[in-house]
Amino acid sequence: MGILNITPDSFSDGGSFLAPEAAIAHGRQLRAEGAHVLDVGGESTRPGAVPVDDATELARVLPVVEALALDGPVSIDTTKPAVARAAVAAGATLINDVSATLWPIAAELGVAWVAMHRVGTPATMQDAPRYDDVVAEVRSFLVEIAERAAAAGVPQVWIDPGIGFGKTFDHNWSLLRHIDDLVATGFPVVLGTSRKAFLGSVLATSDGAADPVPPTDRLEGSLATATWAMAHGVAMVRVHDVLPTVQAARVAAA
Ligand code: HH2
Repeated sequence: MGILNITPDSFSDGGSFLAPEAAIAHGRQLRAEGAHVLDVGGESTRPGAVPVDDATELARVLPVVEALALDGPVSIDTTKPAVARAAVAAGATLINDVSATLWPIAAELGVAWVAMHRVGTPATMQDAPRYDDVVAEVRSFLVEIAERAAAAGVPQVWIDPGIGFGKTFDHNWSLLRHIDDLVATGFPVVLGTSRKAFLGSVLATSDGAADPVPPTDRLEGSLATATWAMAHGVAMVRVHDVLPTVQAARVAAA
């Protein structure tokens, strides 16, 4: 799954693809590099991101979804019912929902849905997240909501532990270490580690550097975690750097 953020403030690529032509060209490039699905988003979910209204998000994503859906699968990364509906009408076939609330819309429209686990909202989610057993709690939340969505008629339900969404770095590593527990549920798992902050801490430590590396210098960490996940049965990885991920996956698979 190739990431296409049409936002001024996404944590690693904010502002790069705000003009529709730039976003469409980048989406085509990601597809040429091997992305099976393009995940179009018009609102950042990074910690502290400022929410946008329906009209702003719609204006950002719709022309891009419409154009890119003509030549392949597109997913819409949104938590807003109106945006999900309009994007599906424009050709999106998957709702990537970090709020895990939009399954009634996916059922009604007959499209696939990603249920992601998170705690709180971008404004609050990194305020000292706590779990007794992060792996078990995330797993039981996802199984319960995925079963409910499947029973309601959602044709394909994906689950995602939500790396970085209301989790400390240790929580993220635990979820990755035990990713088999999610795979074993039988629901296809999607995972997003690409360029995230927890990678920066490890990369910086092993480098002996004083500061964590910036998002665009986290490629090796993104590849290591994506490869680990795929080797453990994760069905889809959500990434910024499609070609390097495809190459790493090819080598790991061989
Ligand atoms: N992570 C982000 C956004 N959407 N969707 C799923 N299913 N899983 C994720 O881990 C996930 C997601 C955050 O990354 P990004 O889109 O690069 O940044 P931003 O939210 O700042 O636009």
